[in-house]
Amino acid sequence: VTADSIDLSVVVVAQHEAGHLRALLPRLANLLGSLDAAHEIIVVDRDPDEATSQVADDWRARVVRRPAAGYGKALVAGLNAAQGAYILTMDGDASHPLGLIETMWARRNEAEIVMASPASRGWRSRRQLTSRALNAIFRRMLSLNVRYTASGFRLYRSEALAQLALHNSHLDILREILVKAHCEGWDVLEIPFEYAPSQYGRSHGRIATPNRDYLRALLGLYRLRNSILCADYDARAHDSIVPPQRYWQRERYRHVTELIAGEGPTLDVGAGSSRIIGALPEGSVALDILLRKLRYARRYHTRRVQGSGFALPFGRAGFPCVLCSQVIEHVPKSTPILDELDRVLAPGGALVLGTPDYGRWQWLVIEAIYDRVLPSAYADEHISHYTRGELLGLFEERGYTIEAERMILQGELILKMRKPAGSGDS
Ligand SMILES: Nc1nc2c(ncn2[C@@H]2O[C@H](COP(=O)(O)OP(=O)(O)OP(=O)(O)O)[C@@H](O)[C@H]2O)c(=O)[nH]1
Ligand SMILES: [Mg+2]
Repeated sequence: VTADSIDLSVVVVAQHEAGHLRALLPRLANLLGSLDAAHEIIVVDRDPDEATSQVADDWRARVVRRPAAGYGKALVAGLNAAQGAYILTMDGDASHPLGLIETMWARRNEAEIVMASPASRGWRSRRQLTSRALNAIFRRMLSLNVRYTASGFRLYRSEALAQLALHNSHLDILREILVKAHCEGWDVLEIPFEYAPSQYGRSHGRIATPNRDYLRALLGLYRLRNSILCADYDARAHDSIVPPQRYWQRERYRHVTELIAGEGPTLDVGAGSSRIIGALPEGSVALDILLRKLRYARRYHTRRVQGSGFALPFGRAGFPCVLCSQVIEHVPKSTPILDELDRVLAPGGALVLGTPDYGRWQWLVIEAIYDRVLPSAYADEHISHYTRGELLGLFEERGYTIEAERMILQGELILKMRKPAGSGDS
């Protein structure tokens, strides 16, 4: 089996688990044999003893030695050694039911991360309670739509994993992977399984005690998850628990969809991951410069194109409608973005353009508040401050007529302008 023909690498993270490996590896080898996938097994051990090396040898598993302490470091060493197009990770302490591997493998095309999570972790011991409570906090805080955030029993698409820069040395790397995957626009599918601790191995009975580094790492993940750069930022704002953010996003959605209605195939320049993409008419195109936003936007089933607003990858006059909302304030006025919008718009077509109106004190107040309350969301500064009069002037110069003007909270302006029918070929 050569490297590029491996379909599935199985990474078993173990620390002095020879006893469990003796039971695990033969069953794993047998199961993988029935999957019809070229595979390899990798055991990552901190300090492999003779018994571990022996049992690995017996089942043709490769042992990767990772002396530094920590599950996260061991996991990364295993992921780096793995050569398969898919990587399955599991614990070496017999806590993961092997029977699920078939299901996970069968569903590998449904998401880039297919994770199997214990469905009930019990209520009895203090440890179980703590574990459940912490999990609930993490889910909420990191907006992870899974029941159990720290299951290490996962099937990854290697290509998706390769792009995540992972830093956590301990079990929290599992949450780090989920957060970073969400930010990159990859999908996560969770398959719950019944957890019977008596049946699967023993428990070490230790939970990470929240120290300073731990909290700092968690805060970092929180910031990342809620950053405007995160793939699903725009989509999530629609259902934000922060009422003004939700209101704003929904108002923008309402105005834009009303203004583009009936105008035909629309080019959405700087589409992000907004729900508006899903409301564009047949034949429309969502364009963005960030691949991860477009990746998230797969779910809207609209044609997506990666590209820059300064050099739109389309010919002259190709769209009867062009939409550009919340973009021009983020790029210098010296860039040719307005010329580009004009160029790709067909004569007689509609341009829907949205940006804050810096001519209004209302916007200046809103911006000051926003900057304080949601600084991480506001990572991109508004570098071009347009006023209504200025924008109208710029388009009246080109012969455009104003058809509609909408305002969100007296701060964000959304203009609908009509390109003159006779222009375009000059
Ligand atoms: N190579 C390596 N493996 C580790 C390290 N820490 C943990 N492991 C292995 O990683 C897997 C998960 O660790 P556990 O300590 O079982 O973590 P857990 O499943 O959350 O905790 P328990 O409920 O106590 O089992 C086990 O198979 C361990 O043997 C480490 O520093 N290096
Ligand atoms: Mg365990």
